Amino acid sequence: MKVMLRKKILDKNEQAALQNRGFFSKSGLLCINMISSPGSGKTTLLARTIQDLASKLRIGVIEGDIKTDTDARKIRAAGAPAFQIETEGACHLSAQQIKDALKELPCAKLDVIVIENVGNLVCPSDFDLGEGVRVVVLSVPEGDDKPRKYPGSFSKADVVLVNKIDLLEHVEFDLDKVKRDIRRLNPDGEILQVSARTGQGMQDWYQWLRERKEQSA
Ligand SMILES: Nc1nc2c(ncn2[C@@H]2O[C@H](COP(=O)(O)OP(=O)(O)O)[C@@H](O)[C@H]2O)c(=O)[nH]1
Ligand SMILES: [Mg+2]
Repeated sequence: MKVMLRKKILDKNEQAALQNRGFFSKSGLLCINMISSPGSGKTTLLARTIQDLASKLRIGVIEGDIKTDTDARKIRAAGAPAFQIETEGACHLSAQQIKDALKELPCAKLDVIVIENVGNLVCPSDFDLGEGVRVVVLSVPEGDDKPRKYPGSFSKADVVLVNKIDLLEHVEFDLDKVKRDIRRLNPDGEILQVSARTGQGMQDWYQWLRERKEQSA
């Protein structure tokens, strides 16, 4: 019974994801689904990206959190339109929620839509939102065992951003081991080292993003 219900939920999600994918393709929008643990730096990374690429890419954001519109406000302060979804307990966003949220953003004036998913490395990985690209953020203080513990998320990433590399000297974190573990799960995914605080490595991320945008146009 439980298995059937789960299949029904996933099937329904798949239908809405298909419609979202059709919409993104028709509008020439690159959609990014950003997944990570809480506190890895998704909102900080996004705010910096929006500011640094202001003259090059028009980015809109859909924020997913269990409660509060804190992150949507931070994104608006960085200069981009943002719509907040409060899931009231749900641990991931659904494709239908994204379909509804798209009506609240000025999509015709945007190049890229970023979905900041609810912070955790488990539930969001099973739910296709219709995105073109999946970004997983792993931050140094979380520990270097996370790719092995949460293979579902890391195996489906188009790019893994290892964030907070400014903290490498203060924390035990074996970067080579992390890269090896991600490679084993996901041989084709890109791995980039960044610091949303100091800006280190962010140019590589911007380059990757702009190339993906060009491919989706
Ligand atoms: N040292 C350091 N701190 C960062 C970096 N990126 C984000 N933070 C901090 O990490 C905390 C959580 O960041 P936030 O963007 O809210 O994470 P989110 O929950 O994934 O959206 C905040 O205190 C940020 O200032 C970074 O590259 N280096
Ligand atoms: Mg956030």
